[in-house]
Amino acid sequence: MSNSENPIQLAVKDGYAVITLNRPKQLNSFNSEMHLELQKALDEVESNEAIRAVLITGAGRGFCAGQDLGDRDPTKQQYDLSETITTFYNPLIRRLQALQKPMVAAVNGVAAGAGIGLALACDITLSANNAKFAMAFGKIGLVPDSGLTWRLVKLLGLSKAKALLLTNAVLTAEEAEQYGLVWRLYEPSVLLERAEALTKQLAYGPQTGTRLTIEALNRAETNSLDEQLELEAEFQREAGYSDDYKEGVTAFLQKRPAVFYKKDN
Ligand code: T3D
Repeated sequence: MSNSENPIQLAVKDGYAVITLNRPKQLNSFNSEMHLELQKALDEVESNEAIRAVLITGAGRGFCAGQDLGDRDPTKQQYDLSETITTFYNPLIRRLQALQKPMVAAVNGVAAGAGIGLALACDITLSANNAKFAMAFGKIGLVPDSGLTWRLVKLLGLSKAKALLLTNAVLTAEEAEQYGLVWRLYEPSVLLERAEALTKQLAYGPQTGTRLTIEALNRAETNSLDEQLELEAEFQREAGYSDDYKEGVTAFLQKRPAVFYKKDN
């Protein structure tokens, strides 16, 4: 997938992969081909053991402007939009939520509509300090999708989520950080470098513990405290049997940094 014309580029690096949404003229908005190519890239991410963490970003000045509106002409035909949602967007968000490898988003420029859903479906979201987050759906008469009605309520509370979505707010990167949608902001010139460094750090970390931590945190959204305590015990049992735990404790006792990943693994 190194062809520069491909709407998705996948680069496998030192323990991690970089997925680049590559339709810069359309601000990397999704058409069917880009969805299908992203599915293929995620197949590779899931099956390739050399990939232990993933970074997603966009080519050009945008991250992702949601659905490609050039693909639609509602003056000529009516669309059952639930079809693209159930065929593409819902499986994508479910797949990212279930991915067994940590995923970082580097929002390099404007994110709109489902593009925001994509950025927030990643485990850690970084952003350029000049990026914007345009809710967009209401402007074209649609409802928010890609899990945003759920995620924004969880992240911001009902009142703020309603205000943002009903007013089609365009958040600055600084506001997105203040609201907790984004973890850290960087100058555009260093965003990718910092995001790759973070992704590599995750790739070199303890895989079982990282995977179980992500899953435990995701399940905390719906679990009671009692259920979560049981889950923590179960996951700690699994983590305790891992080679990473053996290495972590041994390294601590030997007063050296733990090595969880060697390239020839
Ligand atoms: O339909 C279904 O299947 C249902 C699924 C829905 C999921 C969704 O995501 S719905 C929401 C769809 N997205 C939008 O409504 C966003 C539309 N875009 C914008 O509002 C603005 O472009 C932005 C706020 C993202 C950026 O504004 P700005 O001023 O920085 O850039 P621009 O000039 O508007 O756009 C630059 C180019 O990108 C322009 O092309 P041109 O004129 O240079 O040839 C523009 O047409 C193109 N572009 C931007 N967004 C899209 C797009 N082309 C196709 N689809 C887009 N979504």
